[in-house]
Amino acid sequence: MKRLIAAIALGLSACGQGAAPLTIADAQYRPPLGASGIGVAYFSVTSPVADRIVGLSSPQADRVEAHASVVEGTQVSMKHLATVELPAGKPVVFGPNGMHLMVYAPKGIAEGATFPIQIELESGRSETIWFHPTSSGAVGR
Ligand SMILES: [Cu+2]
Repeated sequence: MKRLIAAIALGLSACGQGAAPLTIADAQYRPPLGASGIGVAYFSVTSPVADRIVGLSSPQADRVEAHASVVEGTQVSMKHLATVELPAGKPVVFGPNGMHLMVYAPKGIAEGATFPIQIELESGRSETIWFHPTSSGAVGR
């Protein structure tokens, strides 16, 4: 597997881009519940090289933030993460009760349409990820 990733990375740098793409899985977007005006997005991201998420945005929302759920006793609160580490080759999972993306004041999307969120990386790369909408409650809390 390591050899395959190295081969892919070499192939891409030969094209002059010098940047291997992120591997994205399970990209799901949950529109706001009721009048909260805040949507949530979950996904799993693997970077072939060590990198760091330093910015999040969407043309379809006022603001997008990465949050971590923090459990203190019986209370669960959320902490805004300014950056998220992406270790080389290791999946970083955003999911219910863990890290997640909060989408503030999203615009409505057509039924079945995907929701775009752009990730900026410390390496200077940026990628748009398309999240598939799920009905509320389908992906847990
Ligand atoms: Cu949050």
